Amino acid sequence: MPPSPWHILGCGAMGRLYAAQLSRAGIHVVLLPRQAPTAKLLDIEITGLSHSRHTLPWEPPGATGPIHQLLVFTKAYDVAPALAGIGHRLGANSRVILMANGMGYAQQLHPRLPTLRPAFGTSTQGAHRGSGAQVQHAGHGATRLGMPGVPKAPDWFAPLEQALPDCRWESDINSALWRKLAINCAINPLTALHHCLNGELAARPALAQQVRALCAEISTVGAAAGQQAALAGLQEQVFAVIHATAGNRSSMLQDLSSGRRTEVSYINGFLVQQARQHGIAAPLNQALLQAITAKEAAIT
Ligand code: KPL
Repeated sequence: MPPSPWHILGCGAMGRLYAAQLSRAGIHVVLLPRQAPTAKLLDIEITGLSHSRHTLPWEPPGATGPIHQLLVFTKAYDVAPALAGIGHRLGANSRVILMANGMGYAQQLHPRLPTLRPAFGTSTQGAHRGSGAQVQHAGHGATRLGMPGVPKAPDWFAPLEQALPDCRWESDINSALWRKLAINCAINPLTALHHCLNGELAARPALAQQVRALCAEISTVGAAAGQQAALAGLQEQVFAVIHATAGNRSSMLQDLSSGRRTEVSYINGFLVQQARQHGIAAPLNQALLQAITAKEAAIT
């Protein structure tokens, strides 16, 4: 029997970039766009740091066949509603990998899909939509996948590891999610407020200073939440991501620029919640959360 396709839910820039990378490696991919396209197949053209063209099959929101393997690239706030919308297609053995930024969305899944045991993924690749079929591959980065309580990579991971650049199984995915959360807390709101590319956070001294101060605050909150080891060397990691994705517009900047809701409540909002839970202050993250929320309210 041929291997089951990987369905991709969330067909924004990142969903399309991963669909293209999997398809390029010969993996059967089926897209699940929110709105049915007019054409029978969906075109994707990757430009920028890598170049490829793909014509991929898609299924409409009302489709009914079983989904055996699913990668979810929706925004954090859409994970629960989008999965509930295809819940009837998921079985007890369906493999589901959640790739959203931020933390806190998985808890929202439980009431609607109580038996689902998802894997989680983080990505520091950067991409944004260009015109038409184009997706600008704007940042090299790593993909880390893992499942709580599953230290060794399962068999199904091997094809993904081969297809995706710098892709590894994380024995401790919770730590990886915290590290990615911390990186997003430090990069995304600053780029969105200053309307700048990721690289400017290192190039402009005043912004670089803010990044350093944020890293210190995030590390303090992380340590209180038991994540000291996960966040060791955070500042170096954040600047490494800033350099690797220098030409990228962060997802939060893209969201605000397109008049969309951002994921700030799952990023800085989650961190502020953790700080509160552990009785410590997080004034820098709190201020960024408020500033982005105010911008959102003004445009959405
Ligand atoms: O994850 C990202 C995002 O924009 O959400 C980074 C890694 C910061 C790349 O832009």
